Amino acid sequence: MAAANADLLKWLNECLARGHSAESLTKSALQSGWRDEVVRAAVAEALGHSLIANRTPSPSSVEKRIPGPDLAQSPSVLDVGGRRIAVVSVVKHPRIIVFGNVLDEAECDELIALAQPKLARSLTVDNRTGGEEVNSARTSDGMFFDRGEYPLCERIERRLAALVQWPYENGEGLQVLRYRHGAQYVPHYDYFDPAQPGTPRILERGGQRVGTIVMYLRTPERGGGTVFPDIGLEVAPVKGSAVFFAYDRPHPDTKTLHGGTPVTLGEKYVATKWMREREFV
Ligand code: PD2
Ligand code: ZN
Repeated sequence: MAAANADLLKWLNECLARGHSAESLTKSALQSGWRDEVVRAAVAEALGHSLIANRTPSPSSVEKRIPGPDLAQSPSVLDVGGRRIAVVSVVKHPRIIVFGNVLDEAECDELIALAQPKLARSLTVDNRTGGEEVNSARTSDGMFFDRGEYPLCERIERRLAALVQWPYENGEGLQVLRYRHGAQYVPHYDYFDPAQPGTPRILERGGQRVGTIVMYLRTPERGGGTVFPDIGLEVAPVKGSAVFFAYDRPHPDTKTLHGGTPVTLGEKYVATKWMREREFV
């Protein structure tokens, strides 16, 4: 991809901070004669680093900003840094969007391979059989990358930041989960429960979580859908696709209760990206 031009980038950041949409700025830049690939690179970069979340809200600001793509024109495909990401399904409340073609096959496989050494440590041996099995009451095995730990992580993280128009710096590192036969993730909320004594400590690192992207890295043959019980939605865990949802406050009213149904055949891998209100440190 072409490098972002510094002047163009500066202008984009200023305009984004003043509240202009990425779409209108792209149009203006193209009309001013900037080359298509330079504009795309700069917009992707600006959205990744943008000052959007650091904008000082006006005293009368009514809605809290949350991550999310610009779907005002009902696009079926979003061009994110030259990648064509499909908008497969949209739910208005809760804000849930299913995307296709977020990752390609090689990226999914490479992420699993990079995660494997740390996941291996959490293998459990079944006392009765001596085999490696998952206790169905237990959740999946997981590991965290640091943000930008590998070039692949950074590339994906910048793509996601541009996709949902939320600063790269506000993202936690990617989490990879492996679900073997019988594994599941019981329904939960991803935000931190304000009633828990440990929550203030957690919030020091960037505030609340405000959005989640679950990317499917390996498709199980059966089971393993991501469910949203409040609205009766089940998202099929198809490799390369992702489900995004956002929540403007840590409250069940957001209807973002969600879980992973048991994998009944094959193995499921996901990578999860959580977005915070502010820079995650
Ligand atoms: O793997 C899933 O489907 C899933 C379901 C619920 C992942 C998460 N939550 C998560 O990573 O938070
Ligand atoms: Zn979750």
